[in-house]
Amino acid sequence: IEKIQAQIPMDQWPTEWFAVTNAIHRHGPLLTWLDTTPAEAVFEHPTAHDPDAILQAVTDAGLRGRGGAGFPTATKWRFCRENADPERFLICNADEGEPGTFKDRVLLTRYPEHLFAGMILAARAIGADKAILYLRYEYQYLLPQLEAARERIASAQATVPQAERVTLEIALGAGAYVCGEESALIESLEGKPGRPRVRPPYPVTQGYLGHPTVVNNVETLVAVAAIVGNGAAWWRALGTPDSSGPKLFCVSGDVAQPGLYEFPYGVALGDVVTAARPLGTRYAVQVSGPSGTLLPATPEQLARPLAFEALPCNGTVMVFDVRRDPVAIVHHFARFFAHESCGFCTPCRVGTQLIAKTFEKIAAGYATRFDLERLAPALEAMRLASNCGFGLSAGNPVRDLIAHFRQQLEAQLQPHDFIPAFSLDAELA
Ligand code: L3W
Repeated sequence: IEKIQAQIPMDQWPTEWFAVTNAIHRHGPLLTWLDTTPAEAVFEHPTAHDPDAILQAVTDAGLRGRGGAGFPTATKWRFCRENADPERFLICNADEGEPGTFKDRVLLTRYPEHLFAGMILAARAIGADKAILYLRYEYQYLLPQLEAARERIASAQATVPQAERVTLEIALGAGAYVCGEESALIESLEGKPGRPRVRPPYPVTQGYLGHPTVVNNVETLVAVAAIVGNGAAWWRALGTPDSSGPKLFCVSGDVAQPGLYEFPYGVALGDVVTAARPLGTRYAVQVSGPSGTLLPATPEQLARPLAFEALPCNGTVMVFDVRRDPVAIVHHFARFFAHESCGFCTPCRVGTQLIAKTFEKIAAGYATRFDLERLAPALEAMRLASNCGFGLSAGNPVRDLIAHFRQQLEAQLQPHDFIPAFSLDAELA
């Protein structure tokens, strides 16, 4: 793909191509450590052989989950290992499906051994004998190299006592975005349709095959290896008090340098965008992908720090320039959510369809304010009553469009006097 891209000037690339790159444009302490330290070196560290010490290091580092929600990793681990059931599992969520998100793909491609080392450390910390990498179906082309890395790291364990060994497995998803939700992932791993479970119980209590299970994102587990390798203080010194450590950002869209960037948490959104050299006049920025926040690229918004306590970001930053119509962008996201909803709960099943149909109507030039007003209760029902994060966040792009790009949206609606022709009152009269 990169060979084809090299033959075509970047300003002629279709937007989808921008995310198709594994280029790393900004190294920081994490990527530098990954580049310079063999994964096996982590096992030479005394911490790596003491579950309590691994847990303590991750606690002291203040590591928070890198998949988006930012739950404290050590707290999740503690819940799991305190469970009386001795059969526990560690799952690495490599079902990276959020549009515009490719940081885990870069890690899986370039640093798979560090990931497997992190999985072993996490499994040891929670007292699990088995760690499973759940790989996004579309990443199956990575399987041969992942398999080779898995074997190399598995053999590095040959010297440790049997009790410390962790069996590593790789499982392949089947192409559903919702399987990135941890309980749907577990269902899928059990061979069932990928439908999110009702939580609680959380997987740490009742997860894979009914046993306590920790599900962590790829970047989180790579971070675990780095923390054990470098010490908690090294991690803590970076980022903000509530969002410690370095963070990987994948920047795509209308930028001259799409790819991966490492910054400490707390970096201003504008600094991440500028680093990727925006093309044309930047206009809107999608933070955390479609489930996140669509923001206008104003100085106030660009000054906001990316951190869990400020503007939360799972690492995805999509930049749009003035040629992009924000209504068309949200229409595109609406189609995506309507297609990917698992259909289990009504607010999400109905809400995502209603949003997609409304945007079809807007695109066809038949929509009025009434159509938008009709969406309001559906958006509210989705936000309040959906079963999982998918439905809870699928209405975000519409909310943000109305909040920040109202003028562009209203310009595409029919005027008010278009309504009476279709209203019930007019029909009865
Ligand atoms: C035990 C409790 N565990 C929470 C655990 C829970 C899970 C983690 C986060 O993801 C994010 C959203 C989007 N006892 C617990 C507990 N946990 N309370 O903490 O849980 P939660 O419910 O806060 O979030 P979530 O539903 O797991 C929502 C993001 O996911 N998203 C898409 C992400 C896409 C990618 C990708 O493609 N790589 O990451 C869509 O919604 O940002 O923040 O482990 O068990 N009392």
